[in-house]
Amino acid sequence: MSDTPVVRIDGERLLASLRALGQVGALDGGGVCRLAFSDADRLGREWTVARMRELGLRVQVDAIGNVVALYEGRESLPPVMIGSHIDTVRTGGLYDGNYGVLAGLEVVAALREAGLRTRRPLAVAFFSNEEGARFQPDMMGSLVYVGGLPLQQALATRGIDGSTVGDELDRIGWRGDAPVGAPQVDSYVELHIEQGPVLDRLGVQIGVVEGVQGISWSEYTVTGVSNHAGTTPMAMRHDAGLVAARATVFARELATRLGGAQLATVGALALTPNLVNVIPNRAVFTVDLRHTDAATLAQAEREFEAFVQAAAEAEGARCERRSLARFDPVHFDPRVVDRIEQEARALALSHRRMPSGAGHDAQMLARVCPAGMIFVPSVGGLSHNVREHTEPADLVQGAQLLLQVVRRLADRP
Ligand code: HGY
Ligand code: MN
Ligand code: MN
Repeated sequence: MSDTPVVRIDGERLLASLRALGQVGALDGGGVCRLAFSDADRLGREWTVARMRELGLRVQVDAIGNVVALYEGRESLPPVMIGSHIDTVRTGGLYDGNYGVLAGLEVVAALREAGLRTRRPLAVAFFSNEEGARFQPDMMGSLVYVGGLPLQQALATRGIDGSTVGDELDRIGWRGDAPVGAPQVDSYVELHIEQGPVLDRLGVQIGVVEGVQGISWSEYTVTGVSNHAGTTPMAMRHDAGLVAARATVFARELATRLGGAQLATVGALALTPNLVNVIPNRAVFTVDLRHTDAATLAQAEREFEAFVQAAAEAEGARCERRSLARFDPVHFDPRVVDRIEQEARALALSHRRMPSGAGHDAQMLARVCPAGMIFVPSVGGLSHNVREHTEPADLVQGAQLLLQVVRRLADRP
């Protein structure tokens, strides 16, 4: 690519688009809430697709609402895809997912202004329900896209508020007619904030992501006996809340004991009847276990399950588990990882290879094409938090690196 003109992204335009999209579903006091298939998600989709159309891209929407916008290449070959997501958790920041999609649009805008078309077409995509906060599993749209989850099963999924994906998709009017999984993709690059503390602590500008750790989400329903908090002797209780509380403590102890990359989180907990003077007869809680090593993750799952079942039995309570998501660790294609490292070096950006703690659509696309990710630092390692922040300079140079990488991949012989 040395003989082709240098194309620079317009940093101010990128930052302005992030601020503008951040106004859609904005929370008082900062941050964004655009839960998958909610009205706010609909508005975010409309805003983003309008931006795609302004760029002259050919936009298609598939049967689960994944959106792919095409920038024709010089030859009609499978496109190089730049993707991520624009749905957020309830306490989302401006950058998780949105940054990768808008940087992809900025890459296209810059190439278009330079009058350049890459050999292969470029596709800029956002996938439905990456977060999985309202409807599990996470990365649902990209998992369907790559054939990892049957469309009908995804559409029938019931979320935390009792609605189904299919009903909500129809309610917001985003069930498209494009065949799921089209177009076939040459390669995939995702630019994303790290969401962890590594780059920020080390003062490194770019993360060259080698893969994504394994993810295991389960929902536990513990059934005990509700009773009067003032008259029931401690030895006669069947307290579902106690089992959930012990499970939460055990999660931390388990991760501490396994050490290394092991992570464990009890993130959601609901007690019934949830009243000050009633022993809870029902506790529904989730556990999120993650590890870069598949065997250790499986061990953590076994130990957590054994503990919860034993704690329920000791309390004379029943316990059922439902799997919400289960993905083995993923390793990205060295051809893409090496390319990202080379282009970071060419831009004289400090960089380091690292795994991803968070799940991403890239781990699904990796099932069907060479995929890779670029990270930029998250200040204080904060994410899934309204105070999520990345310095403008980091946002801009991450997008410039994305442009360099994508041009290399799209123009290679
Ligand atoms: O949970 C995750 O890792 C991602 O943010 N969905
Ligand atoms: Mn994300
Ligand atoms: Mn996220």
